Amino acid sequence: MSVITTHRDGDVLVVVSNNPPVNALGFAVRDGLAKALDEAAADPAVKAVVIRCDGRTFFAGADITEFGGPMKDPQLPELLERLEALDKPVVAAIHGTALGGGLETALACHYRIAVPSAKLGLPEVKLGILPGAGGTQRLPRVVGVAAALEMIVGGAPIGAKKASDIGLLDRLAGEDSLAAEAVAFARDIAEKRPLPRTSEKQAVAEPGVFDAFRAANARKMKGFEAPEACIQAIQAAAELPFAQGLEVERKLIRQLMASDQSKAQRHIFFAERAAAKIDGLAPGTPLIPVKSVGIIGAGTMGGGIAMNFLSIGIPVTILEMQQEALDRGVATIGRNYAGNVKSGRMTEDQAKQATGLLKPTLDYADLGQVDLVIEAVFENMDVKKEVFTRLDKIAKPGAILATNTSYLDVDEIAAVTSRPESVVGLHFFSPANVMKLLEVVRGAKTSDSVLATAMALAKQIRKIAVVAGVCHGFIGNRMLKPRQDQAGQLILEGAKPADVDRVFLDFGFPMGPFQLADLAGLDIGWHRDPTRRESVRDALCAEGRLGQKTGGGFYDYDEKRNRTPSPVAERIIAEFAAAKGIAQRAISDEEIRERCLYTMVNEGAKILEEGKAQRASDIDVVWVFGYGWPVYRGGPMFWADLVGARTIVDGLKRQQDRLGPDFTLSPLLVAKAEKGETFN
Ligand code: 3H9
Repeated sequence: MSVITTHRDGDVLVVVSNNPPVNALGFAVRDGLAKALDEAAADPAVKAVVIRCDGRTFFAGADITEFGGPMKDPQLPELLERLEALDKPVVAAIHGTALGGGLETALACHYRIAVPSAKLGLPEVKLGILPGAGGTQRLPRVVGVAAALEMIVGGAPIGAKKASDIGLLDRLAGEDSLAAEAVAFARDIAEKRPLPRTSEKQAVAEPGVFDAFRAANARKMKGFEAPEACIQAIQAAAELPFAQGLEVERKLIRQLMASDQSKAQRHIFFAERAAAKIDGLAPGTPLIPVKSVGIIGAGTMGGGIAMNFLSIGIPVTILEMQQEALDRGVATIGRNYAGNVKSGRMTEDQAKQATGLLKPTLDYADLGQVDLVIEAVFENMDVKKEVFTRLDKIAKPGAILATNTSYLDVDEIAAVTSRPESVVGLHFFSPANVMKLLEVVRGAKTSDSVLATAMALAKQIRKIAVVAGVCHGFIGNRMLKPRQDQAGQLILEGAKPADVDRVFLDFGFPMGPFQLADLAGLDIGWHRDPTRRESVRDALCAEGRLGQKTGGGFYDYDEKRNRTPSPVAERIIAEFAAAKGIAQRAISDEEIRERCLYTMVNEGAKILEEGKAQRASDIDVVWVFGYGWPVYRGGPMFWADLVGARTIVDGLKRQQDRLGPDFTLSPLLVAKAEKGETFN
C-alpha cells in the first residue's frame, strides 16, 4: 500500500501519510504528496484539503538517511512551493512532533491546526544544517524574526500552546478529535479568499536584532558553522523578497550539507540511537520490573543518582553508615531540588513529590525488598567487595545489583556474590542528575535480562546509555588515560599548561586538561604529604596550590576565578622536570594534538578489537555526551575516519619514542590504515 492515501470527506480531500516510525518525508512520501496535490488541483469537487499523518507523529522531518546521496524528485522545497501555490486551502493537522521538513510542510500549508500535546520545531541546526525547504523564509514571516531566531538557531521545539500564542497555529483541536476538527475547519474556510500564503507576508526585523542575537548566543554557537548560517538565512528573509531569500537558504544548506560538521552531527544522531541496541540479545528477552531503587552511599554521586529515579516517580531508599553523612546527603538532594524549582526546571509540587519518595536509612535490611540497588561508595575494591557481600545476603532474589565503579573490575565484584548474573555496572557521570551519559558495564556473567533492563531504565531516566565491557576504566576513562598521561608529560618536556589547553579549546573542547584539573582540585588523590613529590600535582599541592579553590594550581586565579598563566606553577614544573632529568624544549601544537588525541584513537581501537565496545559509534557517543568532545567533530572514532587511519598511524609512529614504554600501536588501527578503511 502507498504510504500516502487520499479519501473524500464531503468536499474535503483528506491526505493521510503512514510512513512509520516517524513519517519522515522520504521519496515515497514526497511522491505521494505530489500526486495528492495533482488530485486536489484536478477535481473541481474538492474545495479544501487536509494533510495529516497516521501513527505516532506528524512528519518528523526530511528522511535523514537520504542525506549525503542524490535525492530523487520531487524535492521537498519544490513540492512545498507547489503546495503553497495551490488555489484551494490546505490545512495541516498536527499531532506528535512536527519537526524540520515536517514543520516546513505545515508552514507551506495555508492553515495549521494541532492537538495541545503536539510539539513544533526546526531542529536542523542540531544536524549541522538549516531548514532547507523554505523554513528559514516562512517561519519569520509567520512568527516574527525574534521568535524565528530562537526556534531555528536554538533548534528546540515548542509546545502547541506556545505555538498558538505566537501565531504559528491557527487553532488548537481536542486531543482525540484532530481528524474531525481539521475537516470541519477546512470546510469553514473553504471559500475564504485570498488564501493566506506565508510567502506573501513580510518578515520585519527590529534594527540590530541580528547582532544582538549573535552577541547573546556567542558562547553557545562557538565553533559551530550552522547557527551563523541560520542567522544569515533569516536575515535574508527580512531583507529580500521571498524568492531571493529562498536562493540564499538553498545556497547555505548546500554548503552545510557537504560540511564535515554536518556529517559529524548526523553521525551522532544515528550513533545515539544505535547505542541503545544490544548485540547478541535474544529477541523478547524479558525485562525486570523496577519499581523501587536502593542506593548505597549518600555522597555527591549517590545523591545525584537518586535524583534520577525520584524525578520520575520511583521511590529510593538511600543508605549511609553514619547519621551525619545521611543527613548531609538528604539535605543536598533537597537543596538541588530547590535549585531546580528556582531555575524553573520543575514546579514546587513536582519537587515535593520527588523528595517525598526518598527514604533515608542506616539499616541494610531496608534494602531487602527493592528491585535495584546501586552502590556508590568509595572507589576501592575491598570496600566494594564488602558492600556486595552484605548486599548478597539481604537483597531479594532477582534484584539487580549495580556498581557505580568508574574503573574497577565488575567481574571481581560480582564474584563475591552468589548471583553474578544479577550484577551489572552502572557508571554514572558527575553531576549524576545532570550528565547525559551512562556506561552500562556488562559483566562476564551479567544476564541478558539484567542488561536489557539496565538499558531500558536508562532511557526512562533520560540517559544516553552505552554498553561497555569489563576493562580498566571501561570506554571513557580508559581513553582518558593516555590523553592525561601525554598532557602531563608534555608540560615536563617544555609545553606550558596554557599551550596544551589552547590546543584542546581550539579543537572545541569546553576545557583543557589543566583547566579541568584546577577546577576539580589537584588534591584529589593527594597523599597530603608535602615531602612526597612523585608527580607535578604532588609538587603543586605541596606548595599550597590545590587549584581554583586556593587561587592557584596550574594557573593563577583572581577573586573572580579569572585565569592567567602562572610563573610560579611554571617554575615548579620546570624544577620537577629538572629533578627527573627531563630536558625542556619548544613543542608545537601539532605534537600536542598528535600525542593527546591520536593516542586516544589508538586506545579506542584497542577497546574495539578487544570487544569492549559494541561498535565504533558507541565510543563516539561516550565522548560526546560524557567528556565534552565537540559534537561537530563527531567523536574520536568518527574524527579518526575524517583524519584517516593512515595519518594517525604515521603520527603515532613519528611520536613513538615520546609516548612512553607502555605505548603500543593497536593492530586494528594499523589494519585500518593499511586497508584504507574507516571505523564507522
Ligand atoms: C530536515 O527536515 C531537513 C529539511 O529542512 C529540508 C531538507 C531539504 N529521518 O528518535 P527515535 C528514526 S532534517 C530518518 O528513537 P523517539 C530513528 O533513527 C530532519 N529516520 O524515536 C529511529 O530509527 P531506529 C529534521 C528518522 O520517539 C526511529 O526513527 N528532523 C528520522 O524517541 C525512531 O526514532 C529531525 O531532526 C528522520 N528524520 O523520537 C527530527 N527521525 O528505530 C529527528 C527519526 O532504526 N527525529 N528517525 O533506531 C527526532 O528528533 C526523534 O526521532 C523524534 C522521535 C522526536 C521524531
